Amino acid sequence: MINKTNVIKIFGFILVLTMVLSACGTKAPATAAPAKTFGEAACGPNCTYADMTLCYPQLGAESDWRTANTASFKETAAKLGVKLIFSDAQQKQENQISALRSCIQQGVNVIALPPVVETGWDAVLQEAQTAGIPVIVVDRSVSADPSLYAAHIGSDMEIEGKRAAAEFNKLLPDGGAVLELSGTTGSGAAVGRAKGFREALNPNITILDSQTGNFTRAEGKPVMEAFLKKYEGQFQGVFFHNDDMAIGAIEAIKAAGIQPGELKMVSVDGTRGGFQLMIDGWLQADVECNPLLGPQVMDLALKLMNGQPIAHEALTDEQVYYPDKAQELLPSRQY
Ligand code: GYE
Repeated sequence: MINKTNVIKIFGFILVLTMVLSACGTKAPATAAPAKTFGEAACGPNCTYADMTLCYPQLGAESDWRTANTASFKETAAKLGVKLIFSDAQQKQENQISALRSCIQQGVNVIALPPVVETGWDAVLQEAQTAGIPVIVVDRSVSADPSLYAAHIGSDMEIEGKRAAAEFNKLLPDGGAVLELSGTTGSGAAVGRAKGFREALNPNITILDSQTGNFTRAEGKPVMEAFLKKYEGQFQGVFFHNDDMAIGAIEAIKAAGIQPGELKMVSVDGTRGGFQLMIDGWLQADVECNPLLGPQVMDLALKLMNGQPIAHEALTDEQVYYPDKAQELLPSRQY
């Protein structure tokens, strides 16, 4: 029976169906090129920071270094008027890849990627390239072909490892045995630091064992506890891939009744926490790794938008800090 109520119901159904179908039709496919792309951006060759949407799929919040790195991006973006699309992947590569894909779909101008690990980026980097969105690899490196990204800005992790080794060569002139608390397995930072360390360490110093503490305080402590049990009295030094693991591990070292200076210890980052460990006599040297990369990355991103030439590799200038200046320098440390 076709009565008035049924006619209204049928019209209503057709209307809803039309709305659903048209919404599906307008959805851009994941690989569609955004309207605004680098080189041919809507703002032409004179783009300013106000024209920029920058994607920063941060890898996590595992350390004080990372916290400072995140703050550098957020503060610089706010200061320059850059629209920042920020996310936290909680140290999981699959989360970073999803965030990258979402940024590609949104048609951002530039993506800055701090990769949690070195491998497994080829496909998504290719997708960004197809969409015309340049990617600046930030901090850690990727193993992908350099033609898949516009530039890499960060520290030379191998040099950091070599600097740490040079300290042990001075601290243990007659040789000895050391332990290594390494960073996240497969990360450019851990791979580079381990490689440089082994290359520069004197042959009379042996690496008794190396275990990951995933760059965190929480994981550094139990690794050190296990080391202390297993190698009691058999080692003279410990190399930490970052200050957070050193802080966690030194809690275990203290609990074992070891006094400052009994073990020779060197770390990486140069955070306030690392400086405090030097002041308290636990660390004999801290190799700097600078997280304040926001200004440099945004400057590069703007150059890319304006089609200006840029260097494919930009390495941060860094040094080694020692206990003698730690107290004096601590108040001026920015992270
Ligand atoms: O040393 C560590 C962080 O990739 C350089 O990651 C960075 C490292 C840094 O978790 O503290």
